[in-house]
Amino acid sequence: MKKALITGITGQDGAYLAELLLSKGYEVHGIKRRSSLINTARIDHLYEDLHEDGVRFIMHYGDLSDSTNIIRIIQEVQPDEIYNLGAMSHVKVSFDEPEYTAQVDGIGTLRILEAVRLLGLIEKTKIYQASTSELYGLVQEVPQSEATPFYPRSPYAVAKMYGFWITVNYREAYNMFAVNGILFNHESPRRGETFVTRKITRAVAQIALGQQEKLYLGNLNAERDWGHAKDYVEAMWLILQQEVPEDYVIATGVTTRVREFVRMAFAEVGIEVAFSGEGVDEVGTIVACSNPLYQVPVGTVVVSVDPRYFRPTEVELLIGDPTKSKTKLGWEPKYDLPALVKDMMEADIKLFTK
Ligand code: NDP
Ligand code: GDR
Repeated sequence: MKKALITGITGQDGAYLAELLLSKGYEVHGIKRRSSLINTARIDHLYEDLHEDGVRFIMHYGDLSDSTNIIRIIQEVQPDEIYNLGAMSHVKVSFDEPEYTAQVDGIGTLRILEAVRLLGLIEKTKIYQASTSELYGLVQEVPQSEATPFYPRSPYAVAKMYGFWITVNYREAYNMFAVNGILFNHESPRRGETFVTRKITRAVAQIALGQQEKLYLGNLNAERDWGHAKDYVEAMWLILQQEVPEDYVIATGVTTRVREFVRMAFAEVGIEVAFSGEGVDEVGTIVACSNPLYQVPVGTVVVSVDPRYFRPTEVELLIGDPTKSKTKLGWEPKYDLPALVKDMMEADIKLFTK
């Protein structure tokens, strides 16, 4: 039985990846942080009673800012595969916590690589590093591929840039199977509530149900290549099953503005929203409503811009070129953007109807 170790198992991707690996027969180990409130909502359904025989889902307390526990856990588990998904993953928050972000997202990656090397596991353990389209930052070319130069635009992206290159360096210096998945934005009903897609679907559900009046957003013009997290964890696994360790872009190849995502989310509940005005004065207004269950009157302003959500330096346009992953990995996403929006809206309507 193969053993996998997942850092960031309590996050969006960690939860989907754990489900995938368990379904493939792996023994799955996860690292979770100690927190004052329980933070395992996304994986509670996977828990197994450790008193039973044949347990395949095991959690360990740890933190990427602490080398000693990383070494101890890797020594104990002796994993065949490590998926390093743990990170301070919020771009805007990284401007407020730049040093911590560097410690966890940058040096945290080094801690994993170095632990595997020091423990003599180079031949045994394959390492997946959660790299990101944020590395492309300021647009150099579109669509962005494995060959596009990086220009990071946030402390998060700069930290992840260290993570990317230290992974490449350990691969080249020590012949390790250490690889980067350069994943473009991927979302799901399990997405953290402060990322823009989930913030939108939660707010639209609550507005439609009469529980919230308005949604405040930042840059409505930003363009993102959004996919579904379920599809993207499949790609992570495929990347580690290859003969040759290589880095891959994972994306849909389609980009959409934040404003359009808002429009699509409202459309899912039969509400048509139109945008007018410019910059901080732009608003989204209800222009039609075909769903008799929802009582929001036509003419109501439901979206406004709040400059507090602007970033000191923004990534305006991301659009990935998934040619390599499609041809070499045979990876093909099952969800397109309308299917993703539908999945997220249905889940949030259900959540708030409760
Ligand atoms: P989430 O924010 O949902 O999850 C992050 C995970 O990392 C959580 O389990 C979190 O724990 C854990 N974590 C945070 N800080 C530490 C730390 N100091 N030590 C150990 N674990 C820590 O992110 P996603 O699941 O969306 O993303 C997974 C990874 O992929 C991240 O590295 C992210 O940067 C990267 N990525 C994500 C993309 C996306 O669109 N989702 C795209 C490209 C890359 P806790 O639950 O306790 O907070
Ligand atoms: P991103 O995701 O920064 O791309 O990083 P996020 O959803 O936070 O922002 C996407 C775009 O939407 C704009 N935006 C807003 N963003 C947030 N969070 N809140 C708002 O109110 C808002 N209004 C507009 C942003 O300015 C931005 O342009 C995500 C994370 O998962 C990273 O960890 C990952 O590496 C990248 O995706 C790929």
